[in-house]
Amino acid sequence: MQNEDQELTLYEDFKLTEENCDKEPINRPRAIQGHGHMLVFDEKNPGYLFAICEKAASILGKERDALWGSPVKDWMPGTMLTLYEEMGSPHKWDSVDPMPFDLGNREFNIIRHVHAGKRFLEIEPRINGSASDLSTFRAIRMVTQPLYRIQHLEELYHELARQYKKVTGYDRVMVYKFDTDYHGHVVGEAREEHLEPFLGLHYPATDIPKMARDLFLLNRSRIITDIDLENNWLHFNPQMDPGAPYLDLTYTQLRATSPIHIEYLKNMGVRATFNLAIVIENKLWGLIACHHYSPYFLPYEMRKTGELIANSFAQRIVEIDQDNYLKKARVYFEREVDFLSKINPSMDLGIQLMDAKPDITGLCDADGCAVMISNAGLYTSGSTPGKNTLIQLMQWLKKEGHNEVFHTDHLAQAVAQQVEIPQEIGGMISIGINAWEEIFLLWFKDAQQHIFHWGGDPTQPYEVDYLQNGEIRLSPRKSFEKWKQ
Ligand code: BLA
Repeated sequence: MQNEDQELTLYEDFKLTEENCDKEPINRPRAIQGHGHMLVFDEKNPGYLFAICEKAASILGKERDALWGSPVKDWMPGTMLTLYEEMGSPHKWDSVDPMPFDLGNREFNIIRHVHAGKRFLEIEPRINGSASDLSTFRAIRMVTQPLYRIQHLEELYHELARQYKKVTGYDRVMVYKFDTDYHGHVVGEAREEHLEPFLGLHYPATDIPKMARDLFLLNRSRIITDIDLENNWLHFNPQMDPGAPYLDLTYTQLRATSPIHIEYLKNMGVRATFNLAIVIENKLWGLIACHHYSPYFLPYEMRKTGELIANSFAQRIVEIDQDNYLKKARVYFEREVDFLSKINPSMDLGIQLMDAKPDITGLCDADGCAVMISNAGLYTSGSTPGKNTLIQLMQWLKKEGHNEVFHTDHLAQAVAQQVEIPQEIGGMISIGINAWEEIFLLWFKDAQQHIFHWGGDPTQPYEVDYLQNGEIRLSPRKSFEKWKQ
């Protein structure tokens, strides 16, 4: 639908270029998704409308332009007005929404929040589908109960996906885990049988820009009900100073979706999504990502229930991780005790280490080990770099200030060409000991090959089209064909 007083653009002050695609201000588009409505009030002038979406006036049976100058008490339906007025007394208002609201024979839910000096009223359809019939208690129990029996992470991811798919009815439910560089991969999946599996596939970090990831920490769930539905554009009261030509929609349910992400989903053949944040230690660990191949709406109660489920899931991940860690730590601790019991404190430490009695390579499951003692020489066992490289490595450690403990899973990358590391060497742990003499203990792990299967070519995560008018257009990759690295 044409929006008379604004160009159909989500951001008045932002144009996508090749450099700024991670800066798109996706928290403040000037539109919401087409399945809902929104009314916004400024706390400083709460008696009059501040902004309203294109189609809301007509469901209220009003002309939009007549609402701007008219006190809210004169035109807002009774139930809605009561709900709105509660927002004016925050200490009385518990804000546990949704609140039912009927207009004629249409049933809606109202969801309210206050943010950045604005009062938001969001209106969503109230649908009594199978998902909302399931009580939130039953949904939580169905998904989380089986998780407590599971001791292995892979099984946990799979079971969560399986149970959550059952509860929500999405065509595909995935557990998507971020790596340290924020590329991610699908670690658990449940899908309709006819769909191709995404399990194990990796996706580049650019697919989910930082801004989108950051938003998931603030607002832990996000539904996109139908990417083909037209946006419901926001209009601002021309009689009020807008301050800025947008609203911060961070905490809303209905925020419109970035066009580039819409295109991404189109290219994947997906029509509707629901994403839940998995947060561990205040960081976005991953997402529970749901896809549907036709329009799909999950009621607000079930979305919020999903957030609780995601928290239980995150907690179970931590428990299993901790358990694995403790089991490992116990093994290493026993080895350490055994090792120390064989060291004779009245004898020279260096000589004992060089005699390799006890075995220090096995101490931490290394493939090779070197003991370097400043005034006694060098001892190696298993797979290590040659003598000259070891000496250079020790000098590098000292120069970089790694005099005590240092570790890396990619030694060649860590030394950044300052020392030539043989290809066979992967990671290293080093410990510096300053006793009578200077001692460095170095453990090495052989290099391992990782085969990554990507969802599309990760070296070309998007395409750039140069338009005739000199502008550029960025689009996500068209092909998600598997790509092996
Ligand atoms: C958002 N991209 C996202 C989101 C996901 C993905 C999960 C969050 C969606 C949401 O907020 O609801 C990516 N989805 C995936 C991946 C899988 C999946 C990897 O199901 C794997 C199975 N996207 C691009 C490029 C850009 C881009 C090149 O591919 C930018 C140049 C942008 N992605 C982009 C933006 C958003 C996004 C802007 C936020 C959308 C929004 O909240 O409006």
